[in-house]
Amino acid sequence: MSALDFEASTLPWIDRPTFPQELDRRLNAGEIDLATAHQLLDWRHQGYLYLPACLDDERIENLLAEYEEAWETRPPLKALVEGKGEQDFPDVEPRSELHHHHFRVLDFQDASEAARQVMFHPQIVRSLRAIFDQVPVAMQSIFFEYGSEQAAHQDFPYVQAKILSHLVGCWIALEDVGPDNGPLFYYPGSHRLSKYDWGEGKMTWNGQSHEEVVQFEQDLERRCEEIQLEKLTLHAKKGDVFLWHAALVHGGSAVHDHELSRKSFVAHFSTREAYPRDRRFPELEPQVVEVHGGLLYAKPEAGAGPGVMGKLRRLAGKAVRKVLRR
Ligand SMILES: O=C(O)CCC(=O)C(=O)O
Repeated sequence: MSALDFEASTLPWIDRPTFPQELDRRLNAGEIDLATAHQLLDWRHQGYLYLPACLDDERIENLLAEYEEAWETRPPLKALVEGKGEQDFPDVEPRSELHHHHFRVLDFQDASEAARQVMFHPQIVRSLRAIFDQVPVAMQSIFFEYGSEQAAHQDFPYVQAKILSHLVGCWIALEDVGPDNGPLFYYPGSHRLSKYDWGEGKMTWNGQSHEEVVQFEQDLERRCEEIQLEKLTLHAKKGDVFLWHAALVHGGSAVHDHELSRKSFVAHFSTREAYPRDRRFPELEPQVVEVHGGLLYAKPEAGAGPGVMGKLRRLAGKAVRKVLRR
């Protein structure tokens, strides 16, 4: 077993050994309410938080309408298309010509106010603030139209903030999800597994081969089963939200009915300390936008700075590109 782990001194407060005492202190001082304290304790033990009926229909319908419109107007976003990798969204073939369902639109919040209103829903931001005990910053988002069928994985090896433990995934159901359209699965408690060694004592993916990625995924699943962690499947209702720990093992179940869509929106959040600049524009001081108490870095206008866009494209974080390629 590997002794690899997150750096102890920079862990979010909820993952520190001192958390129970600190939680007691805050409860006694009236700095935190009982319901939030229960949620945080659940998070600490299980590695996730489920917020049923978090989003109202109107917010979701606005997002779905802007998403459909985007396939017509093709704003300058990126998309990830299986077999092709990351592409400029305007260059992606119409969906009817793709012949498969494994495509995702990336960072839709850059083009859609509705996307911002969904991912920064006040209840989501409140939970993120409670978990980090800091202001959350969005790192990226992924719009899924169909079940991902992604193998079991953890996110921190791919979605790398400067402090790896400062990462929370947020999955939002944009329609009902059942056994046939590829629900999310997860192993409660798996965030406590020892970390996988990608080689030379590294905890993160750094361009290793597809075979190594498969080995990582299989190793996680094997260890979850070995210690008899339960595998749960999220049959979510439209508007439900699932937040997960940087190290929670999760993935997408098989899709049994390929006619069915499974629209969902995923955002990954970190903190300013751990994610001070937009991964895509590491040379630029970000323009920080506040949405309902959370932060995002506004995408710079094309042409900001001399020849900057080409340079920025080259510099875009490969770890993030990798997670998006899966
Ligand atoms: O939505 C899914 O099926 C999987 C999403 C996921 O695993 C991720 O975004 O890390």
